[in-house]
Formats: sequence, C-alpha cells, structure tokens
Amino acid sequence: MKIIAVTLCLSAGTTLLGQYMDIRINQLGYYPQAPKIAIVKQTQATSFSVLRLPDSTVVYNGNLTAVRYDTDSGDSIRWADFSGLTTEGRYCIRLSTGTTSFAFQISADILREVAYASLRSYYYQRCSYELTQPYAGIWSRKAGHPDTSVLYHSSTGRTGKGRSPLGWYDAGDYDKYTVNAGISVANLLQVYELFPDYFADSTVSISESGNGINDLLDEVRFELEWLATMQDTDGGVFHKVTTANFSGFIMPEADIADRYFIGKGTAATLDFAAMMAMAGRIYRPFDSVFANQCVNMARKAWQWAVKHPTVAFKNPADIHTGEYGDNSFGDEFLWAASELLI
Ligand SMILES: [Ca+2]
Ligand SMILES: [Ca+2]
Repeated sequence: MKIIAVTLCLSAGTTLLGQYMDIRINQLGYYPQAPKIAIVKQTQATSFSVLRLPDSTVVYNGNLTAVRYDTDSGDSIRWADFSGLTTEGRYCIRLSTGTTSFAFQISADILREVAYASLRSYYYQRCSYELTQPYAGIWSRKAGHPDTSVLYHSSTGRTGKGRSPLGWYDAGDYDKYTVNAGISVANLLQVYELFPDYFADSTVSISESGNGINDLLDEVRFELEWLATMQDTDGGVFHKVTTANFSGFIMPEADIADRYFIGKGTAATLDFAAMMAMAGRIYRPFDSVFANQCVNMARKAWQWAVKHPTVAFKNPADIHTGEYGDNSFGDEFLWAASELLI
C-alpha cells in the first residue's frame, strides 16, 4: 500500500510539473521595460492572463500568437507577449485552459543577485588562497598551489625557479593562462568602467568586502597581482603556469606536481599589455603606485611585441595542458594599442 501511495503522489506531482512546464518563462524574471515573452507548449490555449501574487488579481490579459514551429526545440508553440506589463511585482501566467506557470518577478534588480554570484565565482577560483567562512560557505577549502617555487621550463630560455602566486584557476583545471586571463579581466574591468557603482564595496561578500574599495576591483586585483609575475625581464610575457599534465579531479591542495612557467608569445604579451594598460587607467584613483607599475609593465610588453610580432605559442613536447594557440596577432595589437592610447 505504501508503495502505491508513493507512486500516486509522484505521478500527481509529475502531472503538475508538466503543466507548469507547458509555460516556459525566464525563471530569473524580467526587467520592467524589457520585452517579456513566455513560450506556451499547450497549443490548444488561445489567450492568457497575468495574475499578481499572492492575491491572484488579474493585471494583464492577452491573446497568444498563432501556432508556430520552433526549429530549435522541435515543438509547436505559441507566444504569450506581456511586455506591456511594466509594474514591479511577483506574478504567474494563467492560460485559457486553466494551466498556470511557475511564479516569476518583474523587477529593476532582477539580475543583481546573479551578477553578484558571477563575480563571486572568481573568488572561488582563487589560487594560493584558502576559502573560508562566511564568504565561501559549503565551498570552503584549503589553499592550493602556493606557486612560490615555480620552475622555468626550458621553453622560457631560463633556468631555476620563480614566484607566481595568486590569480584565478582556469575554468576546468588548476592552471593559469595569460591569454585566458585577457577575456576575464577585460570584460570585468569594462563592466567597472560602464557601471562603477554596481559592485560597490560590500556588495559581493568576498574577503575584501568592507575595505572601502569596489569589490570588482578587489577581485580583479587578485588576478593582476599574479599576472605581474608573468612578465620576463625582457618585457615578454609567459604564456602560462601549469603542471606538465592535467591533475585530474582532486582538491587543489592535493595537486602537488611541479609547476612551470612555460613559453613566451606575442599573443600573451599583447594581452598582458592591454590588461595592464586598463589597470593603470582604472586603479589610478585608488592606488597610483600600483597604476604606475601597471603602465610601465604594459609599455615594456608592447615594446617586446613590436620586436617579436609573430611568436606563436605551441605546447612543448612534454607539456600537455591547454595550448590556446593563436597565429593571428592583428587583433591583439589593435587591443593593446587602443588601451595604451586611452
Ligand atoms: Ca571591497
Ligand atoms: Ca589573435
């Protein structure tokens, strides 16, 4: 009997879920002035209402579009366009068949939490850094990869060891790549330039929250401090700091294989020049000493690239981590020159 009761509950729940899923909404919600479209799989419905929650007052009525075929999903669907509803609040959609959607929000802050979570994702990627309460929650962990004794791989033309701590792990491994840093640092610093108050101090809950400095600038600085260690004395920039092979799925502190500075290349050097030029411009009001260092490093990198304009990075035979090769440097020259000129 128990088994039958559980089965009935599950099937009732599945049916309900199926009905909700017949109305596909943006589960994060909608900005008040943005287009608002729900996709309706229940094509026998012809009209819809939007109900304000929790009182279920109808605040908007509309007709569904004619049935159309969605080539991406392979479904026959109708659209419910409720862009005309611009009042902030919590709502659900009800079709003429009686089916209702999951609840959703209309709010001017609708993407704020996910934006903060996105920035905090870089905090979770910190190398040489222990993640602690209250910032890391269930993802608290020990520090890994101090990178205070990194070997110069023969591809660098140097011998011995150097320091390369801090920075963010790459997306799927514990290695650190200069060219990959380029896209993250550039996008984040551009967000700061466009919306300087969005990630104000203490918005994101990282260990530098409360220090009086914008939390985005704090997080990017963690990457820039690592990047500064990647420039060789001649101005050229190493392509990456990695182990010889990927570590596999182990905790950071368990990956104790030797780490190497590897290669130099035109792409890494120009990306570095661009990032440091941006940093010199953006951090100047808060730390002019650091800003001057960034500009000097950027210029030195640019000069190296002008003298070595076609050095394409290739993985040495004994290195099997991400290559991120590039044979075309026009885009990197354009980016670095632009940032240095601003
Ligand atoms: Ca801060
Ligand atoms: Ca390129």
